[in-house]
Amino acid sequence: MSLKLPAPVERFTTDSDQPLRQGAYRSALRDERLAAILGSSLGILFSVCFVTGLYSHLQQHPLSWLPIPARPAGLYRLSQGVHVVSGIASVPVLIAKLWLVWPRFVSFPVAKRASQVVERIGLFPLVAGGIFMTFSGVANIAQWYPWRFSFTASHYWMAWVTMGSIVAHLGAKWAIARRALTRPSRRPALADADPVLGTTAEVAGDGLSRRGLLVTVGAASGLLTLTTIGQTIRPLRRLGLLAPRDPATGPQGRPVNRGAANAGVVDLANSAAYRLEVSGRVARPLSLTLDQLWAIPTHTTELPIACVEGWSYSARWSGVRVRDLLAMAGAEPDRTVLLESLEPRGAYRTSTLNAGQAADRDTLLATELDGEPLALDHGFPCRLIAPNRPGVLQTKWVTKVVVL
Ligand SMILES: Nc1nc2c(c(=O)[nH]1)N[C@H]1C(S)=C(S)[C@@H](COP(=O)(O)O)O[C@H]1N2
Ligand SMILES: [Mo]
Repeated sequence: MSLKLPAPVERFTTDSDQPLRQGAYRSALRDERLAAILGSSLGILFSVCFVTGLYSHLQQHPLSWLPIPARPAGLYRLSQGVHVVSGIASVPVLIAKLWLVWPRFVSFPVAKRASQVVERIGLFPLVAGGIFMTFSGVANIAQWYPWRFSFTASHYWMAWVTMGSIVAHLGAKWAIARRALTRPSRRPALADADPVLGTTAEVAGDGLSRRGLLVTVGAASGLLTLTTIGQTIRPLRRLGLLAPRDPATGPQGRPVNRGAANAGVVDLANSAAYRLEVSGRVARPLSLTLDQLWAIPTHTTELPIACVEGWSYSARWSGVRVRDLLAMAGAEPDRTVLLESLEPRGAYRTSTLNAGQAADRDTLLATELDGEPLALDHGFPCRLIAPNRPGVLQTKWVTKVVVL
């Protein structure tokens, strides 16, 4: 059977029957089904990214009535890995989706009905939010901060705006998307040609087919994932061409975030005046010299450092259990514990352990990494290492333990 090609269509009639400017909308790829497939993929990726991002936010800004449990030990590592992977993988999908719907933004007249005006306005936070979230996230992973505002605050609040507009968009497009996704994908006869442009690309023969475009987008997402996931999955580290971190490069074969020199702690950490102090709500405040710290029985455990930026490594740590230290000082039970670093300033100089985290058998002030004395850049004389915790809360160069 030979199909007659349809004449180029200049009208866009999906759900907002407005004529487009001449020639603004030529590619037959730009059809409903493709928009629905890309849109739902993006919706799934963004939702996964949102949930894991929310978890990361709660870890760093805990709610008193929702204490973060210390177990499972590797949960944060998994969750943050998924967060960064889903964010990176969404970039090609977002680009394809924007390219696909772009003619809508430049179509004229802007809108006929009030409902369309509202829908158009609603697209602004959706598009701006999607672009902002992926751009700021990727820039953060690359440790590039081309803005003046706080990354964490803006990334967090824009996530709500973006998710809110996704939900609204989904509500507006539900019926269309459903129809487009459930319609069997076959070569359409001219009679039941695609409502957007007459027929699909397979019929129109307009360069890249719909399937070809989807395969390209999927491959781009997969490739981006594969070339960055090596920063956290060690066997894949050779593939990590785009990964900002190599999990095996750094002092003691481990990457470092903010070394001792940058943190301004070299002299303090090496000083004979160093003490580990345990104070606050304790019966016997402690002030331990290095020798006294080393004399306390140690515990060894395998735990990950999982940076919010998505890279991570698992290592064997030995050190004093925080709960043993608290018992030595006669601390009141079930208390929040504040840890302070030698680092004189900056957001990372303190972190807190909730009661459950402080009491965990694997919550240590580590003095050894993989059986060797802890390197200065990894937090010598001692650093916190605890299960299910973002890297940013694994405070290095600890000098004070305060029972609150
Ligand atoms: N005092 C202090 N502790 C810190 C940091 C810091 O800048 N200062 N960086 C944190 C971050 S963001 C991470 S990911 C881990 C990295 O640990 P590492 O450098 O030993 O790999 O240390 C954490 N502990
Ligand atoms: Mo980090």
